[in-house]
Amino acid sequence: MKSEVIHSLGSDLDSAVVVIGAGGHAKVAIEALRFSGWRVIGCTDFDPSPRTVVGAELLGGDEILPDLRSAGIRYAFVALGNNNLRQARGEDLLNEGFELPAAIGPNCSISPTAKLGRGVAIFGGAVINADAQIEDLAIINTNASVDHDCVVGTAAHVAPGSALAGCVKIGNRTFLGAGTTVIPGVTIGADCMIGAGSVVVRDLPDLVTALGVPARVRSS
Ligand code: JB2
Repeated sequence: MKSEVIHSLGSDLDSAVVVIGAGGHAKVAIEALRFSGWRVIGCTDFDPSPRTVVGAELLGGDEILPDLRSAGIRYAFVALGNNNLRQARGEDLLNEGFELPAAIGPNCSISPTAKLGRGVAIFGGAVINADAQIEDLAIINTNASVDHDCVVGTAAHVAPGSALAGCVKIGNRTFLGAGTTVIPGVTIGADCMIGAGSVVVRDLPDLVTALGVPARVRSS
């Protein structure tokens, strides 16, 4: 890693976090991290061309991460919208000795009895109610709501404006498109894709694409 990068890390490393990814998701994640009190030291990306992302500098590719860890950076945030990639990179970072903080944006309402996993993104206006559980690396996107006793699986993504009623379960890496509604008690399996605007009224197994009102399975 370039010595000027190490010198630019600053002395307060307790709140310093590096962001993985420099695309659209990173923009919102960086601002949410700052809102939660983190100091974003910069980001990494496959494309190493010099640029800034909402004021955060592109530091290089992921190969610089071990050097950052050695230089005292303890925290990393995976800002990749792709669910499989986010989970894989999150696991890599844990193996490299990083801790994964939550990025919580403005105007969120999070119950004191809700449980948030490592590296979760809870973006502006999201609501998470009593005894809900958000597993590692999941995204609860802008203005989405997760009612009581829901479980949102590892690296799942509840897209903007979606609403989960009480006791809904969302499997690992499942994607709910923008504005999806899920009625109480429904379980959606792992690795599913639910089309934007769908209303899910029945349980769905793993690995299906479903859409519509009510949502119907299109492929598996
Ligand atoms: O393994 C990686 C890696 N794979 C892709 N490591 C690092 N450090 N970077 C990686 N990337 C980079 O992530 C790509 O080179 C690209 O610059 C970035 C992804 O940017 P993009 O804007 O295409 O997608 P995104 O994941 O930031 O956002 C998507 O998902 C969000 C949830 C978009 O669909 C957004 O609109 C959406 N809100």
